[in-house]
Order: sequence, then structure tokens, then C-alpha cells
Amino acid sequence: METLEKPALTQEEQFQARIDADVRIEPKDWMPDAYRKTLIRQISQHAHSELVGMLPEGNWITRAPSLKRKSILLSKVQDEAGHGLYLYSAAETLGASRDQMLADLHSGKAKYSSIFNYPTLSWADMGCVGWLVDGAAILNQVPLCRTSYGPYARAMVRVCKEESFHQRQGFEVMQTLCEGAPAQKEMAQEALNRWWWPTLMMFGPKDSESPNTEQSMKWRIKRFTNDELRQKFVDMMVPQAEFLGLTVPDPALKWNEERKAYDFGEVNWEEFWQVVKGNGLCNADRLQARVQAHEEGAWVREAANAHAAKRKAREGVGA
Ligand code: FAQ
Repeated sequence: METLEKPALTQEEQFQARIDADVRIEPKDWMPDAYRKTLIRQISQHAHSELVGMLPEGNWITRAPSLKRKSILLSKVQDEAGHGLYLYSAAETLGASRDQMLADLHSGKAKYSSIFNYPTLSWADMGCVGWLVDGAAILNQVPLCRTSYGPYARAMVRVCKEESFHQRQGFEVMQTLCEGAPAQKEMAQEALNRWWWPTLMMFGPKDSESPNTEQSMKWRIKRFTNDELRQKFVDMMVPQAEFLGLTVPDPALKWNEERKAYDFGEVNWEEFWQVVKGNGLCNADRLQARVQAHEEGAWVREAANAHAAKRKAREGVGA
């Protein structure tokens, strides 16, 4: 009897079959160059966002209204530095060099989240960054705990635990302001008015204009599209704003009974792309602050390298 042999799967087909079966890809596994490149791009931009994301909140550490608020804010900003480190390490497992990633950030070549190019003008902004920005970050990052690349997924588990605490503290700052004097509530509303739309932009361009989404969904790097996550965010946040007694600054916002979701207005995409291109209110300041911090930290890196070299020599490592 004649048997029909199935043609052998190509390396790329085998890779996709593993992804489809939800098998995690690990650093030493074969992967298509484009998969590696996409991950290095996304993870390094994510790491840069954590580092640059320390700056808007760092602005308020010396002006926090109480010792309690100051120590919470300090720990939160330190947590963001830690997230950056896990993420740079995850990108390094793909062959990216940390020096190169940082050089790309400092030269303006690499992107980081648009949201951190907006100024933090009042104490209520610390509430909004925690409540809205960390809220958006969690919605985006919880699915990344199931992303197909193992080191990225595992880094996300710890990051998400810490981000959940950040979000709760931001909500609590907002709640305290909203239950306070009329001027405090006004401050909270004014901050929400400024942060609402930029936060919706964090999820990236509309699916129809997102060049990377389709392939990243196929590779299970992304588990939801930009628009799906944006919708989830609106549906989650509107009841929280109502609970606080605040008004979401969107006249088109309306519950849609048929879709069981909120309809909402169009994001100002022109503003989004301007910020991404480097023309936002704080882009130049943020980059300058990062470059300065890096230069001022040179002696720490030199000392750490000298210490490591001495230890290696003493212990005969590599001998
Ligand atoms: N800002 O095709 P897509 C945080 C770029 S962490 C700037 O849709 P993709 C923690 C995009 O890179 C926040 N650029 O791209 C914290 C691409 O350009 P490229 C960061 C943006 O990758 C809280 C182009 O537009 N989180 O907040 C933005 O499939 C509080 C086309 O876009 C992450 O990075 C944007 N908002 O989807 C810290 C999460 N959106 O690279 C301190 C991981 C898009 O081709 C305080 N990343 N672009 O030149 C992701 O999930 C994805 O990369 C997206 C973008 C969803 C951000």
C-alpha cells in the first residue's frame, strides 16, 4: 500500500506550532529574526518607559504634602527603576547590549511611552499618574505575563504585582482629594482633564493604523490589540471616576447597552504622533535629564566594574 508522507515542517512552521500550542520560547530556542527584533524593540522601549517614567513623579518627591506621601512616592519611583532593570535584562537574553539600548534612548532613536512627555503640574497629578497611568500599564501588562517569550513573561509577573499597588495608591490620593475641601476636588478634576486623553494614547495607534499588531498577535507577543485594551480601560475607569464624583472630559462618552461597553470620543492622533516624534511638552527635558543622570553615574559604573574585575582576579574566575 502506498503511504503519503507529510512534508516536513520548516523551522518557521515548527516555531509557529509551538506558539500556537502556548509553549514558551526560551533564549536558546531557535526563533525567526523578525520575532527577536520585535521583542528587542518592544522590551527595550518598555524598559526606557520605566526609566523615563521616574522623572514626572520624581518632580514631586521634594514637594509631597506629608512624610507618608513622600515615602510612598520614593518607593514607587524606586520600583520603576527596578522594572527597568528586569526589562533590560530580559532584552539582553535576546542578544541586545545594554550599552547600545541606552545609547539609542539617549540619542533619541529609541521610543518610550508618550505619556511621560506630559508635565506634572500639581499634587493631584501624582494621583492621576498612579490611578490612570499605572491603571493603563496594568491592563497592558497583565496579558504580557502570558506573552510567548519566557523571560519577558516572567519579568512581567513581578512588575504587575508592584503596579497593582501603585494603582491603588494613586486611587487613594485621588479619593483623599475628592473627599477634601472644594479646592482639592477641583485640583483632582483639573488633573483628570489633562491626563485622560494622553492616557488613552498609551495603548498605541488605532488597530487599523498599527503596523505591528497583526504579526505580534500571531506570535502571541501581544495578547490583545491596542483598541481592545483601550476599550477595556475606558470600561474600567469610568465607574471609578463616577465613584470619585469626577467627570471624564469626553462629551461623546456614553454607555452602549447593545455592546455592553462605553462609546467614547476620538483620540487626538495628531497630538499623539507629534509627541512620539519628539515634539511633546517635555520630550527635550526628559531626554536631557536621562543623559545627565547617565553621565553623572559614570563613576558608579566604573567603580562597579573595577570591583568586579578585582573579585574575578581574586577568585581566579576565568583562569
Ligand atoms: N508612546 O504598531 P504599534 C508604564 C509606537 S510602562 C510612544 O501599535 P506595538 C509604567 C510603537 O513603538 C508604559 N510610542 O506598536 C509606569 C511603534 O513604533 P516602532 C510602557 C508608541 O509595539 C507607570 C509605532 O508607535 N508600556 O507606564 C506608543 O505593537 C507609571 C506603531 O505602534 C509598554 O511599553 C506610545 N504610547 O504596540 C512607569 C508595554 N504606542 O517601535 C512610571 C509594552 C505605540 O515600530 C509611572 N509595549 N508607539 O518604531 C506594548 O504593549 C506595545 O509596544 C504598545 C505599542 C502597545 C505600547
